[in-house]
Amino acid sequence: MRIDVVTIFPEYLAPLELSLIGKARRSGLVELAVHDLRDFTHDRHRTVDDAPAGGGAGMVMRPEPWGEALDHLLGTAPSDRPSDGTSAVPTLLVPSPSGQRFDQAMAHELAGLDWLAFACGRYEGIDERVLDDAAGRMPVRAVSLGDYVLNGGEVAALAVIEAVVRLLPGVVGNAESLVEESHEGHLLEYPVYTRPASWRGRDVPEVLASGHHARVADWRHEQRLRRTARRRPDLIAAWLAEREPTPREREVLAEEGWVG
Ligand code: 6GU
Repeated sequence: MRIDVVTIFPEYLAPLELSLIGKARRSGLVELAVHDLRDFTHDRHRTVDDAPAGGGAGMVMRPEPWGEALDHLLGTAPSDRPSDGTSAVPTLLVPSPSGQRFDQAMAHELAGLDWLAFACGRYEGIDERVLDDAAGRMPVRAVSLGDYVLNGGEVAALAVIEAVVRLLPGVVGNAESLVEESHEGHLLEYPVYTRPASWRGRDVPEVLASGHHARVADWRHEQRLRRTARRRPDLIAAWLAEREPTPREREVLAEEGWVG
């Protein structure tokens, strides 16, 4: 997968050198480049923002540097890309609190693409004409991390990149660890424990030491269901939409006070 990030704070993306993502880059599974938007300005002050048309608070990012930055990215599409079945254009992701909510399903969807580009806005956002113009040349999606406001798109780009890259084959060493985690199959992850068996008067649940694989699996499933019903009752409806719960599952949901 190729990933390009355009930002006025390239240093914000430094953590992408670390851990699993850094390793995926060094091994060639991910080709990631960070571009400084100010490199696409032509004035002495490398200006990227201006007052909002129509008035109001804050500043808006001017369209010209963004237009040139995106032209540059499109110009770097290797000419042999289409013939090897890969995309000649990136999917442009625009982090914004007014975007579509990012979730694990979208992470899987994006993990199936071969070229992502992030346009990280600051201030009150990017002149809308940039996105309209880009949409004529490539798929464009505004994405939001959730219902709160950050100062810019960089943290969101980091989050989306981490969520997507770890789904690429070969990035997470043990692919099984991707299966039962939170937000796969609509349920949250079960609680986990390790040694010592007793700590500050708290014991690891007995069933986990039983060596009884089926009982462990049942217990973990029940814990996922209980935890989801308690912490994220909104997810239970999506889970129920895909299955007919067993009598035991119904009982557990009732115990947790879940009411559809
Ligand atoms: Cl993607 N960007 C900004 N600036 N704020 C956010 C967000 C994104 N998601 C939630 N809040």
